[in-house]
Amino acid sequence: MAKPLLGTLRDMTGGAEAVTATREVATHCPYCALQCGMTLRATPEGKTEVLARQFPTNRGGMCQKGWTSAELLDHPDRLLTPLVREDGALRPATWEEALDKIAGAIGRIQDEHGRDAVAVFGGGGLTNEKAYALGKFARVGLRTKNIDYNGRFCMSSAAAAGMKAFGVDRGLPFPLSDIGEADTLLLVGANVAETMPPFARYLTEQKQRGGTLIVIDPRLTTTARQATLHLQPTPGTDLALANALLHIVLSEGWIDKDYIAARTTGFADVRRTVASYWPARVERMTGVPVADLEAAARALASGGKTIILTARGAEQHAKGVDTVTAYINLALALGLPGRPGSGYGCLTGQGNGQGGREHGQKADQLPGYRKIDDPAARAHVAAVWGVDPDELPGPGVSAYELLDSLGTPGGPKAMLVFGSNPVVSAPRAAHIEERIRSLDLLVVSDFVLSETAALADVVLPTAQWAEEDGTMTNLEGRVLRRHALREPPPGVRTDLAVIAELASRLGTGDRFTTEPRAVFEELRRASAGGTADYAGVTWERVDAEDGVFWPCPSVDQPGTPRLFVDTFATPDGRARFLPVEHRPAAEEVDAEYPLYLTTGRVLAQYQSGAQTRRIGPLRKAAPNAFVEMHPDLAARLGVEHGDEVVVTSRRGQMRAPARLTETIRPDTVFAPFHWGGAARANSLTSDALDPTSRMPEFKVCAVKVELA
Ligand SMILES: Nc1nc2c(c(=O)[nH]1)N[C@H]1C(S)=C(S)[C@@H](COP(=O)(O)OP(=O)(O)OC[C@H]3O[C@@H](n4cnc5c(=O)[nH]c(N)nc54)[C@H](O)[C@@H]3O)O[C@H]1N2
Ligand SMILES: Nc1nc2c(c(=O)[nH]1)N[C@H]1C(S)=C(S)[C@@H](COP(=O)(O)OP(=O)(O)OC[C@H]3O[C@@H](n4cnc5c(=O)[nH]c(N)nc54)[C@H](O)[C@@H]3O)O[C@H]1N2
Ligand code: SF4
Ligand SMILES: [Mo]
Repeated sequence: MAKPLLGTLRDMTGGAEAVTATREVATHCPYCALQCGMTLRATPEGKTEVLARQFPTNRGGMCQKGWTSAELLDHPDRLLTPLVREDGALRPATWEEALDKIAGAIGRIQDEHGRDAVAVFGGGGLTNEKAYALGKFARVGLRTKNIDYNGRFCMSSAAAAGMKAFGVDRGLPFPLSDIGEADTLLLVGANVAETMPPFARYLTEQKQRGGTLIVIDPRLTTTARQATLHLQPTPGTDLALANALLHIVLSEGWIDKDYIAARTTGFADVRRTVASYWPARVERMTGVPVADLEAAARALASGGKTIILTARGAEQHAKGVDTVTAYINLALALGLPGRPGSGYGCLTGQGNGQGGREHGQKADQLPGYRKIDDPAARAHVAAVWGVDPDELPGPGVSAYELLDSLGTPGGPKAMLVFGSNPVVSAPRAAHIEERIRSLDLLVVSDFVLSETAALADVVLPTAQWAEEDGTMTNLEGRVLRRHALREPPPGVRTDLAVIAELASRLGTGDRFTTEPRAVFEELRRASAGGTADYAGVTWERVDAEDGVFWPCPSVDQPGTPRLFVDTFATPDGRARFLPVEHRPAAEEVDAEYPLYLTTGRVLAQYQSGAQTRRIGPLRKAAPNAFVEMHPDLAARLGVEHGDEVVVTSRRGQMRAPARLTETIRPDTVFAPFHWGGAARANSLTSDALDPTSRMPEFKVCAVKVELA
């Protein structure tokens, strides 16, 4: 369906008085992976207004973060000039000075310590064009293997599990609209009512059609309140729970034998493994009553359209990949993936969390979701980049391992950060902050002085979403267009311009462009033939067709809203069952640290809070961190609602007011991770990593709580 407004900078008064005219563009929210459609309008008074827009995903809805997003554009905290550190303090500098300083330091550090001594840390909020350019810059401009990004902290466990089972990782292998039509919907560790509010429309629709909603969460969240059935396990026990559900499905004879025979391999091993997860045993492991396990299994096996979705609650564990695999096993045994209206999916989180993991800012990856250690992939991408495949570095290490190695003997001495605030968001953050402080050179590109930027040697002020063109790929794998409403303020440059300027100082300027469309055209070629194939996606098509789903190998191909209908992306076309065993969390509670801590989000703040903590209405809605606990626990601790408490783990402390609520398990406390300083939840969290995805265990560690 063509949209006349899309893609045009519309002058509503006819062009003559362009300065005083109202202009608007159709674009998408800068924050989460739902990428709600919004109209941005510049008024003659110089204000920027946000209007919700009808788009197939948000259907005219938006959340408070989206509504207020434009407040950061002309915010007093906005960085409008580069900053360089002198005598310990940051001072304004010209672009020439800042870029020369960076290039000079990179040259010296690489001469002395080798190419890998410079690291790059990217983000899942960057457009496809920027993520692609950043990965290329690391491999071609810096020739370092050390690049990774915050997506490791996000959906990497589901991505790895999806790759193993289906041969491809696309968060949702079907459009969002399927969710509203599901007869049974299972949400595992997903609080969509707060993390993707317009998503609630699909839950309402599903309910109105008489569907069953099952939510698995240690807290009775706003989402769980809407559920037909809420299972409230101890954090970190989802794997056992999934195996129990499959155990019941098997013993009741509810499996889809024809599907298993025709479309999968490996079922026998899984059948053997789940045999020992009988419900009474799993009730003891998880705290979920047998009757609830049975009711959930029955609903899932009811034979209608059934969808299983996981998010960070199930995934951010040192066994996140195996946990997701357990839910995929359940989905396969029920014959869901590829069946119309049914399936398994992961709810990707960041604005471009999906695209951000496809174009090469991940340590082991090249564009098109190619593997960097695959000779054919290297040859293809090297040809697009005009370099010798042997010149491309090999795989680097994952985000946490990279941060943990900064400044250590043999580790990177410099790091360039684009689109992340790890001082607040990385696990075991006090330690990571210390590693970051030990660098010889820290460069941060941001539009505000985030906690990480505040430690930098050079800060580069970058353009915001309303000031740049490009594409984002939402949680459905739908490529969307970001449209610029206005120019960046004077003194501010785009990330693409920074990358190109640095490359030119390092001698490879001819390989980089500041033009997002040109970058996208190159990305199309680099991704062609890869798993995430964008060859047939053009900016024009994206506008005209309400986005294009990858893979889309050619311009005359419609894109692929639904995957797995006939085949899986594995070599034999079959999905793989993989047996997985439950194991305890990396850190279990004991006499000294008797409580589980789990962490997550609140509606009005986004991620490390660098953006949303600066926006008045959001600050009002969610002014500070808190420690959520059950009144019974609070009584034992002598804590009352609003009292300051100190939470201590083996790694550090956090201080915030207690929030008493009966909606959480009495053995568990919850803290949001959106704040830094004394209220930083990540001072507590564990750096235990999943062996495959290298995802940190953000969702469970052992703590004690005391009155401050
Ligand atoms: N308001 C807001 N929205 C956001 C974001 C934001 O920062 N703020 N960030 C975006 C991003 S990047 C992401 S990744 C998504 C994340 O979206 P979600 O995954 O929905 O968010 P979380 O709050 O991290 O975790 C979801 C739930 O997991 C539960 N949980 C904790 N431990 C466990 C466990 O062991 N098992 C189970 N089953 N559940 C557990 C928590 O109680 C929490 O309610 O949100 C996106 N949207
Ligand atoms: N305890 C705990 N910790 C967690 C989680 C959890 O559930 N619990 N969740 C994890 C997850 S899922 C995620 S995704 C991470 C996210 O955590 P971070 O990676 O810290 O994410 P943001 O806060 O979005 O940081 C983005 C930064 O980049 C800036 N920025 C935004 N867009 C751009 C851009 O286009 N260019 C540039 N140069 N800068 C930009 C913003 O102003 C901000 O300072 O946190 C992880 N940390
Ligand atoms: S749900 Fe996500 S994309 Fe939509 S307005 Fe809120 S933050 Fe933006
Ligand atoms: Mo995320």
